[in-house]
Amino acid sequence: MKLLTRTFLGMLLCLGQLSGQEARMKLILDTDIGDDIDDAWALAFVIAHKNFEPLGITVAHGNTPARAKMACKMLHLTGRSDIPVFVGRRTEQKDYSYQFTWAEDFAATRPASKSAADFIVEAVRQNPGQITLIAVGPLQNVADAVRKEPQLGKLVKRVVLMGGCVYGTADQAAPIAEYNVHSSTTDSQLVYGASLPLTIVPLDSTTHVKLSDAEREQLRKHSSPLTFALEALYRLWLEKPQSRMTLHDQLAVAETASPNTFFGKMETVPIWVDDKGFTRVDSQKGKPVRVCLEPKRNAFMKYYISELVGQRLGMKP
Ligand SMILES: [Ca+2]
Repeated sequence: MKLLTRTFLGMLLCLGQLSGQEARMKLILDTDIGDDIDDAWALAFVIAHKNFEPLGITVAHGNTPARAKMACKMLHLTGRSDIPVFVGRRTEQKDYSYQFTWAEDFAATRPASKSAADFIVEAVRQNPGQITLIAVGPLQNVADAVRKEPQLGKLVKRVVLMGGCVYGTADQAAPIAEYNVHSSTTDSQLVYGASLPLTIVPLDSTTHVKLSDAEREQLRKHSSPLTFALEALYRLWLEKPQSRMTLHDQLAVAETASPNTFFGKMETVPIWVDDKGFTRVDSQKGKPVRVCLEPKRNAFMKYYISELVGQRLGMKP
């Protein structure tokens, strides 16, 4: 009888939790914001998403201080300066990004003094099994975190990467060396070999998803501080009038928000990174990686845009 009562009470408690507000998902976004335009638009997705609890934004690759300024400015404009920004190790990069000019004189807030890798390690130790790490740039910070904490794979809930190319892209039927993996191949080899609970959104998927002019216009007309920022950065990014954004990084954020929802096919395959920066399938050398294939373009875009416009972030009522 006592056992039955306890079971009944347990069920009631469980139902109460289900009907109450769902716990928000703790996450860290690791980004190389400032080069391709999708990073800024992915950061906006993370900021705007009502079910996310971003613990911090970490910045990777090249001129990391300039990238961190962009992240700080976007958080400031949207009233989310409570989310700290952490700078990763600076690496050599020849090209200057026009998007950096958007935040060059921004001084209202600054990044935290702790390094990106130190922050990742401390956050997952303090919240074991709870944090999803989304990495949408080259993998220096994730690799440095593994170097500092070899048990990272046991401490993190999930690692979702935009990266790799397993079978081919929208334009060709053979794999290519994908930028994030290839840019820092040694770091990528470490990350793919570290037994992390890894999901990747590769070029196989992302190259099929581009922003239409109508979708861009819909966001521009929304006229929130967030969408103003996205349109301004988009114009700085446009190399040619006919350029259109490929939504690589946003698909990784969508997979994090709602696993198995925006892809028609999910495979778990053994993957390793070769010295040329290719993600190769090999049952001997590879570690299991969940691969997101066949994106549901229209369902994803609808979801993405609705999150970006769902909250008029930074708007005064
Ligand atoms: Ca990126």
